[in-house]
Amino acid sequence: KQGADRFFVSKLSHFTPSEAIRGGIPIIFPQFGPGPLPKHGFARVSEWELLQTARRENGDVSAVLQLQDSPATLAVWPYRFQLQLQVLLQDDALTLVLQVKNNDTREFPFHAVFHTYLRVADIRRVAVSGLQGVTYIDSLREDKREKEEHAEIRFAQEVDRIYVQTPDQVWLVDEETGRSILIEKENMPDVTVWNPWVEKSKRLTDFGDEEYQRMVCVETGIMDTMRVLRPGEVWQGKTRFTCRQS
Ligand code: TA6
Repeated sequence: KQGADRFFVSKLSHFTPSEAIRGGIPIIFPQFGPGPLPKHGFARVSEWELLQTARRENGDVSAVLQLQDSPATLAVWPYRFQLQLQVLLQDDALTLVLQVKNNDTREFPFHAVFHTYLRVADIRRVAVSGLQGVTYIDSLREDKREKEEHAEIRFAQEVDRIYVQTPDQVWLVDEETGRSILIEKENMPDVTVWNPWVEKSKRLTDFGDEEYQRMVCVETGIMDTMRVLRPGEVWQGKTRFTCRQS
């Protein structure tokens, strides 16, 4: 919008098949964070199939992508599934809809997350709002649960928190540019806010030492309590990002 990138991609992202892209919106499924599977699951490092694309007269662009179980996924996660991602890009908004279908004969539990990297001009002049009063799990303090006291989350050190069962609207305000993004979600209960700050940036091999200043992850999805899907059942979650200029 107005010639400005709203999503962040690291200049050092590796773009190799076995690694997640450090930026954009990696799709996290079926596990968020560390666990029995590789960290953040396999969907973000899998090759998706492009099912359809369309362009409307008004310029809106849409696409549908799909990922299904394969010998590679069954080797690490023994369930048959189908993921579909609908993408709609409009003049001032991006809408993502993720569907998970259980094609197995047994139920399965899952996390599903849009791990969105948003671009900002200066992280020290950024506010994330809409989460006041919400309980969060602080990954930097042994997963201690705290209540968010502030109307605005601001950044002066590493932040890595899962806000649990949040309201469905969150705002990111970039005070340097006067730009903001409204993040609206449906059926995606939790929000993660992450900035690696100085030391963690140095440890990430696919991320520049200074790049933490120009990004923040505001992620939407199921990150805390796994959703259990019965055989044949479909779950759908949606997130819409709308650009605003103040
Ligand atoms: O969503 C936040 C987080 O889980 C952080 O803990 C973090 O380090 C990050 O995602 C990126 O993880 P990655 O595996 O892509 O390096």
